[in-house]
Amino acid sequence: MKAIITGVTGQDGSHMADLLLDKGYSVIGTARRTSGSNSKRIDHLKNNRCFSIVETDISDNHSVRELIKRHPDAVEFYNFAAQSHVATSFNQPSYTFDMTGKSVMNILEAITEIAPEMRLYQASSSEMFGSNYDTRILYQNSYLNVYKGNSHFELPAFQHEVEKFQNEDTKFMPQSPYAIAKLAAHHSVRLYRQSKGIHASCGILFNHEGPRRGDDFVTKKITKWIGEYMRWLEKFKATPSMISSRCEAKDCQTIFFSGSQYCFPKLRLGNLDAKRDWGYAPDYMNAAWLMLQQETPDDYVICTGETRSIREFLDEAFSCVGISDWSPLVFIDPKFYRPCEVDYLKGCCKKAKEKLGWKPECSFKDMVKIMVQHETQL
Ligand code: NAP
Ligand code: G4F
Repeated sequence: MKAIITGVTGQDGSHMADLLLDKGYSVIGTARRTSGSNSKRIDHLKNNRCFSIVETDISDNHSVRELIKRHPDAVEFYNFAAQSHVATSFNQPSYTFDMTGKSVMNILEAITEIAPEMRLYQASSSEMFGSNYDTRILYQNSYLNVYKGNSHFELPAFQHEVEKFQNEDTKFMPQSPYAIAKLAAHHSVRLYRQSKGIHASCGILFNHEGPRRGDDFVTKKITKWIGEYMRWLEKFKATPSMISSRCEAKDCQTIFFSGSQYCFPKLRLGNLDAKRDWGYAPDYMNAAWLMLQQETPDDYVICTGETRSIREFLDEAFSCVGISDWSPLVFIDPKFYRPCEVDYLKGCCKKAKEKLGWKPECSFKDMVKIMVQHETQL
C-alpha cells in the first residue's frame, strides 16, 4: 500500500512516516524546496527503500496535481503541511491563510478530479475552538458529617464540579489568523466530503508534543533551554544552588552565579497562565491512521482530557532535573504575549474512544520526562 504525506519534514509528518513504514506501506513524503537542509526528523529514513521524497509546495496548484498524477495508486493522503505557528500567524496573516487554509483546496480539487478513491486526512486543530468551550456538571458521591448532640451521622450527599471541555459539537470561535485558516480548511473538507463524496476526515487534534517538536513551541522551548542550562552548569562545575539572589529580581534577564564571572541568559517566556491539553505526538498519529481505516469518513477530537497551565508544565519539566523553584530562571518577556490568546483547552475524545477504539497511551508526566531526557542527553 502506498501513502502520501505532506509536511513530512515536520513533527507529525515524520512520526506518521515511521508509523506507516512500520505497517508495511510505501511512503511518498513531500517537502518544499529550501535553501538548506531541513531533513533532520527524517534522516533516519534516508536509506529506506520504501520511503521517497517529492518536492512539492502545497500552495502551488500545479505542484499538487502533478504529485497526485504521479501517484494515483496511493490509497491514503495525509496533509500535515501548514504554517503551524500561532504567534507567527499574527505577523504573517495572509501567508498563513494561503498556506494553511487555501492550499487545502488544491488537494481537495486534485483528489476529486484525479484520484477520487484516495482517502484524505486533514490536520485540523483545537485552536479552532479558540475562546469557546462547553460545560457539564460532574457529580461525585460523598458523605456529609452531621453532629446532633453527642451523636454523629454520615449522610449521603452529592458534590458537584463544573467541567469545561471541547468536543466535536463545541462551536468554533477562532482567536488567530492560524485558527481561521484551519477552520476554512476544516469546512472545505467537510463540504467536499458531503458534496463530492470523497473519503476525507479531519482530526481535531489538541496540542501534541515530543522531542521532534519545533523549537519555538512552548514545550520544546522550555525543555531545550533546560538541556542547554544543565550542560552549561556541568561545563562550569556549577550547581543550581549557587545562583545569586540578584536573579530573583523580576527585571533581571540573566542568571548570575555567586563567586563566578559567568552568566547564562534566562528562559524568556510569555503568558504562563494559558491552559493546554498536551498529549504525546506518536500516540496521535495512530489516531489519524485509524480515521482513514473507517468505512465512513468523519471528524474526531483527539486529546488526553487533561488540562494544565504553562506554569504546571514548567513545574514538571524542571522537577525532572531536580529544580523545584524555576522562578529565578524565567524572564517574562511581553514580546511572547499574543494579541489574542486561547486561554483554555481541554478536550473530550469519547467519540474517538468509542468509534476508533483509540485512547492516549503516554501520560503527561512521561511525555515531559521523554522531552527533558532527550534534551539533557544530547
Ligand atoms: P510542523 O512541525 O510545523 O510541520 C509543518 C510541516 O509543513 C513542515 O514539514 C513544513 O515544511 C511543511 N510546510 C510548510 N509550508 C509548506 C508548503 N508551502 N508546502 C509544503 N510543505 C509545507 O507542524 P506539526 O506540529 O508537525 O503539525 C502538523 C500539522 O498538524 C500542521 O498542519 C499543524 O497545523 C497541525 N496541528 C498540529 C498540532 C500540534 O500540536 N502539533 C495540533 C493540531 C494541528 P518545512 O520543514 O520546510 O518548514
Ligand atoms: O506551544 P504553543 O506555541 O502552541 P499553541 O499556540 O497552543 O499551538 C499549537 O497547538 C495547536 C493545537 O491547539 C496547533 F494547532 C498549532 O499548530 C500548534 O502546534 O503555545 C502554547 C501556549 C500559548 O498559550 C502561548 O501563549 O504557550 C504560551 N506561551 C507562553 N510563552 C508561549 C510562550 N508559546 C510560545 N510558542 N512561546 C513562548 O515563549
